[in-house]
Amino acid sequence: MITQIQTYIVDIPTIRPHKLSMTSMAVQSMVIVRITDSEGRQGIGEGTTIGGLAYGPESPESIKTNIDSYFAPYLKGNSVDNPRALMNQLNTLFRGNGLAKSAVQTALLDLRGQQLGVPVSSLLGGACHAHLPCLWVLASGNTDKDIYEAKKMIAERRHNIFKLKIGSRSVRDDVAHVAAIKAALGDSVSIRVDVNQAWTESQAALGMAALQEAGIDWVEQPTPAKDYASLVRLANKFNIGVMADESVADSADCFDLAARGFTGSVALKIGKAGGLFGALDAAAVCSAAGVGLYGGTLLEGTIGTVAALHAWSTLPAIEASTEMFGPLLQRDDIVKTPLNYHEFGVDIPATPGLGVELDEDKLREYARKN
Ligand code: MUC
Ligand code: MG
Repeated sequence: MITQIQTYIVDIPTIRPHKLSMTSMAVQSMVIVRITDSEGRQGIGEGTTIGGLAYGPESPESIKTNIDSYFAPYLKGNSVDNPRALMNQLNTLFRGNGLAKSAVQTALLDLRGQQLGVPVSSLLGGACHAHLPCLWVLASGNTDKDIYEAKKMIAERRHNIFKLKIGSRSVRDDVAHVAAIKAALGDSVSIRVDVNQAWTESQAALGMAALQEAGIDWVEQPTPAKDYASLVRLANKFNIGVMADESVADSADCFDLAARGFTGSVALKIGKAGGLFGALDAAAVCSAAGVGLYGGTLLEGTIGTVAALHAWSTLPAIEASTEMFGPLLQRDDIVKTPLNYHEFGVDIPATPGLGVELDEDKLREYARKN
């Protein structure tokens, strides 16, 4: 039975500024949830967004407040035997708040996995992969620094696929930046870009023609989230792949976009979908419609990242790779043993629950005090 639910906002500086079209991050703020049962076992979860309210409608503060004020009083006293049923009840009682729900769902699954002695992936049907590929995002904003960073990652065999965050400069300047990086890294390295909704359709047509010419593989969310029609037209017009991110949160969005004739791929995120169950439901709709899958992140720390990895590990194919590198962007970690990134990917823990343990000293050090 659930006896206690605690939440913390944890602020950890990034290793360098991370520039997106809508904000530049110097610190990542994660909401950590800890659920305790009557035997004293604890499950942990994470709800994380980017740049306060710059990226989406939930902020770290709203995630914490809504868990404390609405979800926790409801969850206390319930059994953890059926996390999916508990989440269905939360979804009926409380609208939206996908990031807050994802944090709670992760903690419930971690706790249930520990109770049963199985990894979270087993609760989801079982892992098809023990190791998944993982790209790195180049977002220093400086072409030479990005090339240096990428070459170092390749030499260390840490990453060989790179995503570039663009959209804050003119299309011409952005394309020159991307093309210079592609030319420096060569044909064996896959490059894609994320525009984070910054282009109009005509800017996207201009940019994508030049990016296709430069040998870029994917363009993520070139146009505004609600403009499904432009995503469909752009995907049909160019050979370069179109990836939908902010446009699609859950299975209903994926169904809608696919039904309009979208032929690209979709960035799955547990936060967008309200948790692991929702993200896997979205994946099933995409796969049935012939839309490719990508394991996406909201730059979560280790707890949110490993939760998503458990979900992605159960998918037979993730055609467009994953970007579960969030912990590597942070200067420090609040878990005792970090994830193992090697051979251009990351290992998925196979121990009970999420397979990571909170470092209480680090939690105390980085948890917001007011
Ligand atoms: C996004 O829009 O994809 C994922 C990687 C990154 O650098 O930013 C995020 C959000
Ligand atoms: Mg994106």
